[in-house]
Amino acid sequence: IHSRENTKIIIVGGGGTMGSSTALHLLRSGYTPSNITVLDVYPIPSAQSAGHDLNKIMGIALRNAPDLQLSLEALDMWRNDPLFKPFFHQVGMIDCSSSKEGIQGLERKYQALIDTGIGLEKTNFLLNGAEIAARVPPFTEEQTKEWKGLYCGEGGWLAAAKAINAIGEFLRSQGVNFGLGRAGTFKRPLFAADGTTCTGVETADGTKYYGDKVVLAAGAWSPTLVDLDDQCVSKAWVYAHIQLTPEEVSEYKDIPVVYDGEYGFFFEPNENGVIKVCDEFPGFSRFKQHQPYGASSPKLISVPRSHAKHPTDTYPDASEVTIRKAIARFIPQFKDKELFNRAMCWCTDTADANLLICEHPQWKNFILATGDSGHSFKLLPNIGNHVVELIEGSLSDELAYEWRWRPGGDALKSRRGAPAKDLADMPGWKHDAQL
Ligand code: FSA
Repeated sequence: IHSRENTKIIIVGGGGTMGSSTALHLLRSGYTPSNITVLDVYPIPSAQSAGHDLNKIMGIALRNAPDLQLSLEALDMWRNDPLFKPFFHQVGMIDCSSSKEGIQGLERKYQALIDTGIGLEKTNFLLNGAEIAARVPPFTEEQTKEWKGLYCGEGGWLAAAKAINAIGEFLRSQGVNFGLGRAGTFKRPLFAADGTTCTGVETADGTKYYGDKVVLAAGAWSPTLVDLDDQCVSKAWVYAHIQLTPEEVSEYKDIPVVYDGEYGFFFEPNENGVIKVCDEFPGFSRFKQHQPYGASSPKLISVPRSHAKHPTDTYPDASEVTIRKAIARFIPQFKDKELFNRAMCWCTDTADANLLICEHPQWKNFILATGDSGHSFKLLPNIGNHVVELIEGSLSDELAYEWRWRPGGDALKSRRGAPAKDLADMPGWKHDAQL
């Protein structure tokens, strides 16, 4: 008989967002620490996880049916859970636009927020240009006169890598097992004599880990490890940083996160005066012939190239142009500053941008927790609770349906403006270290 105390769980990619959250919720649900094994190439917070980042946006998502519930659960934990609270900077978030379609989108989103019927009109407002400038003091009214905004008072930013690190420290303090490096690098699932019941994982160094359930939470690496039938296409997004002087920092401190779907977004400076800037675009794929476990022959898969493993890589020349364009729009006084720590981070899109959190249809006890679609870091506090529900058979029908195994559709485009361009066609990013 399996009880929580004696069920053994292996989490592949346990150093990232979904995996660390799953390990945390297993502990909080009464699983025995020594029965939980976290595998990752890098120690938690895994340096190749998209969550290994200075900051990520917090906001109320309404893109898909379960988004409201999941965002509100997460909001409550970012605000109140002692483990997560220190990492939430609730400075507000302004979705901005100056284009006709963009402004219509903001108005629709505002209406959808109101229509939730939970009183969001108290903290979410449509803003005109002058009102945007009033909430972001360094903006001038001249700069924002053509803009409209949607202010989200629940929003702000999350100190992403620090939050995963806090989970990691808790896991270590409780005595969870870790397999790292080659001993944490997934090679293949192990099966019982029936050939379909998963009993564990073999890693690159040949170690065999046995357990009752295996959770594959390897983010953008998931579709390279096991055949997901083209349900996930991994893509890179880019970011760069600028350094402010102490005087500049004081001007920008505590400003809301500013986002524009046609330009990008930026955050207030961190404790070292560093601002992260991103452009907004449909992502970059990196297709090559590759054979994930379970595929009968090599096929075209978009394979991430880890910045952790290739620290001298930057991003395409084209991204330098679009990042500069975002800087010119948001913070023109910094347009001549040097850009540093320019890098790509990898997410994996599904066709409908819903997560893929389900048992593998052929492999019993092999559970997928992936398909972040670029919008899931905010769910770090609560997503693992739903993975535990799936493990225990108590996941709600609604979530189980949205997150089901569902081949078909176009994950290369997903719900974005255009399909991803391939990095093979984008010069400038690849820089192997000169030895
Ligand atoms: O609150 C959010 O969902 C922020 S999405 C941030 C972002 O960088 C996107 O802008 C990008 O298009 C991709 O989805 C990765 O995440």
